[in-house]
Amino acid sequence: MANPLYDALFAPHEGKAIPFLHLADGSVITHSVFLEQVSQMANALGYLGVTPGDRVAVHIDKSPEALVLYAACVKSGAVFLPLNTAYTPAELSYFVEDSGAKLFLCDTAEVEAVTPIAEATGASLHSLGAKGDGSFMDLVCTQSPQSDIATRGASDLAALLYTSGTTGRSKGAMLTQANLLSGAEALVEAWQFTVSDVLLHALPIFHTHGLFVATNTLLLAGGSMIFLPKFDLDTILRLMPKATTMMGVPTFYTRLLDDARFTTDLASEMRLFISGSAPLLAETHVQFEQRTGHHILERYGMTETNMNTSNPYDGERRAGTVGFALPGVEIKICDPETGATLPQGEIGVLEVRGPNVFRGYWNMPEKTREELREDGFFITGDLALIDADGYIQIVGRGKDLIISGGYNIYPKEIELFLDTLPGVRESAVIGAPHPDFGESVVAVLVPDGDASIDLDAINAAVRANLAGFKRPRVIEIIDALPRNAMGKVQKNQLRETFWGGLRRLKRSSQFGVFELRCQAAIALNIAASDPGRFG
Ligand code: MCA
Ligand code: AMP
Repeated sequence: MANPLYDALFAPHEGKAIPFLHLADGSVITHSVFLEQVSQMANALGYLGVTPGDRVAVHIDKSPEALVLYAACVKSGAVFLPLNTAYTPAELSYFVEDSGAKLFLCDTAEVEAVTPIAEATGASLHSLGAKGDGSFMDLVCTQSPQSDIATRGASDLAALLYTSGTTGRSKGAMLTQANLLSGAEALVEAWQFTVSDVLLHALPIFHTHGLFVATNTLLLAGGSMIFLPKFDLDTILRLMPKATTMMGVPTFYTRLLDDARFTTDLASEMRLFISGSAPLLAETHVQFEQRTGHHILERYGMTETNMNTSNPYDGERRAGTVGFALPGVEIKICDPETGATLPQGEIGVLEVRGPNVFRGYWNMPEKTREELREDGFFITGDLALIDADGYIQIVGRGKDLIISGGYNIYPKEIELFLDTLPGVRESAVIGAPHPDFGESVVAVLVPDGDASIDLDAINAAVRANLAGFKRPRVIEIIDALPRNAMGKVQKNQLRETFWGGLRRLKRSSQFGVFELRCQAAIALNIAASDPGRFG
């Protein structure tokens, strides 16, 4: 009987009355209490008919119970399928249907809104609220605090994480027990996590970063986490003196730097700040070092691969680079056309192979073949080079992708939606630089004949159907999209036209609310699409 992931991450902590989660109100959940709840939840999953290999789709707020649920899925062999809490019901139905989820756990406040999804897909629906309430928790409370550990093999699925695609349809990345365990092992070693570490955890737990990179690593090391519902600057500043490490997206670090309360003293107990999910500007790295004496350690990964590279713990953490391949991981830079490995210093597509690389896309064998080579190398779509000292630099993306505050946004998905709206003939979505989120979404619309585009109606439709982070912050209207001879939309040209016109004037708050001055020709549309705010 074995379950490699449970055996490595959770079983060693059974019965230990030492802290695992420190909550914002000062209360503490010990490993032993956490694991008793895991058993109760695993029994509740069994009661609901969930068996090993069944998908459990989860759309709930971050809470200790949400983390217990992840562990309970590992223990009972279910496949954990976390979904961004910002998704609207219109977005959720695809994931529940595509995955064939047996159980769909939603927030208590959205039961009514998502009931039609459960009815249409045949998933059993239960609720779990951020306060530990809901129909699922009522059931959990009746269960025994002891449960069996389901037998799983290293190549069995532990999680299914959807990542959007350039064609608009999200792809479920199948992550095995071995993928997740090898990732945690590499990071404990690379970043020297120990039982004494206290991680300041303010990331969401529906993505690889907050769930696997942060949580699995701490579990394997046996450390504890200050487990916060979200990134709230005041809370972070209050609790940082109790932490030894933090993991965040670049926005976390620019927000800290924007606050004068963030000082060397405040960070004096910290041994390591780690950044990833989006490029950390070299200027942020330098400013952070000047303010605190700490060199942020930047690493690089993907949903499909967990972590691929990291700057060194000991040795130079080079700004603007993502360091070297992690232990056990192979990286090569390839010609995008031929796949041939390029000489050092040349820019090409980064390919990666190792125990971290996923098993393929759920029910998408063709997509899997397109991106995962037979020899095991995964084609990331990121453009990179290896410098003379072996440091890897991500220099761009071969894929049409916007990363806003660490969330990936695929323009195609938004374009497909905008194209369905009244008055819109076609659309193009591009990313624009943003001081808080790194990049943000700009939509360019072409009216249908003489029809006028009602921007209020567009905004309302977007809000009702798409997660807030995907909402275009600026909408432009133009007569026709620039195309090349093949008819392909020239997004570079759009970027030049509109980025050139968007000039930052002033940052007026920690949240990056700032004013924009734009070319006279487009000012009207910006004002109409997002009155008074671009942020
Ligand atoms: C929130 N909003 C955003 C974003 N987040 N808009 C654009 N981009 C965002 N990232 C919008 C909301 O829709 C809302 O809009 C308004 O901002 C306020 O929402 P709130 O939740 O209060 O925002 P926040 O607290 O300021 O959140 C910003 C954040 C958060 C802290 C940067 O987005 C965050 O925690 N990001 C981390 C994402 C992450 O974990 N990524 C890892 C992916 P409105 O006012 O219009 O309603 S894993 C990955 O990428 C790979 C594997 C890797 O390498 O790690
Ligand atoms: P996701 O699909 O959410 O897993 O996002 C993965 C993508 O985030 C990668 O393919 C990169 O484009 C980007 N990414 C992650 N970490 C970094 C980093 N440190 N620097 C630049 N891009 C990054």
